[in-house]
Amino acid sequence: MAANMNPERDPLFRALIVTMAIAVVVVLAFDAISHQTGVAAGATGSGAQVTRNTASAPVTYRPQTRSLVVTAVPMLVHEQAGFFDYLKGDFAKGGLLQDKEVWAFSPNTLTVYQGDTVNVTVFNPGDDPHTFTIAEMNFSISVEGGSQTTGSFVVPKTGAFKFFCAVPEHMPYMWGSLVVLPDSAAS
Ligand SMILES: [Cu+2]
Repeated sequence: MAANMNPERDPLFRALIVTMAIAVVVVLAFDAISHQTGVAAGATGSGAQVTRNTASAPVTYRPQTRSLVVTAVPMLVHEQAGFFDYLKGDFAKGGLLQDKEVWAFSPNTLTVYQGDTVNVTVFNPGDDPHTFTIAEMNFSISVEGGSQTTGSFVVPKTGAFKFFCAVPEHMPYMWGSLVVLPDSAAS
C-alpha cells in the first residue's frame, strides 16, 4: 500500500507527467516555428528596407546632350503698326517704344541639368537679326533674318541664367531663363 502511495509509481501521476512533457514539447515546437517565421519575416523586411535604401540613395546623374529649339517671335514690332494703331505713337520719337521692338524667345524658359551639353538651335523667321546670348557662359550665336543657327555649350554650374538678344533695340524685352538643376535632382 505504501508502494502504491509513491507518486512516482502512480500511473495517473506518470500519465500527468507525460502529458505535461508533451505539452512542453508542443509549446516549444510552436515557439520555434513562430520564431523561424519571425526571422523569415525579419529577413524579408530587411530585404525590403535594403531595396528602399537603394531606391532612395543619391542617384548619380549622367549628363545628357539636349537639343533645344528656340524661335524668335514678334510681339510688338514695326510691321504690326498697321494692326495696332497705338504702336505708331509708341514707336514715334518720345514714344514708349522709341528705338525699341518687343520680340520674344519661344519658349522663354529652358531647363537642363548641370553638366549637360546643350545644342540650341535658334529659328529666326523674321527680317531682323538676333542673337542668343548667355553672358555667364560666354556663349553667343547670331541669327540672321530668315535663317537658323545652332550652337553648343556645356552647362558648368547650377542656377538660373538669363539668355537674351544682344541687339540693343531688342535687349530690354527679348530674353528668357536657362534653369540649371543640380545632379541630385535628376532621377
Ligand atoms: Cu533680337
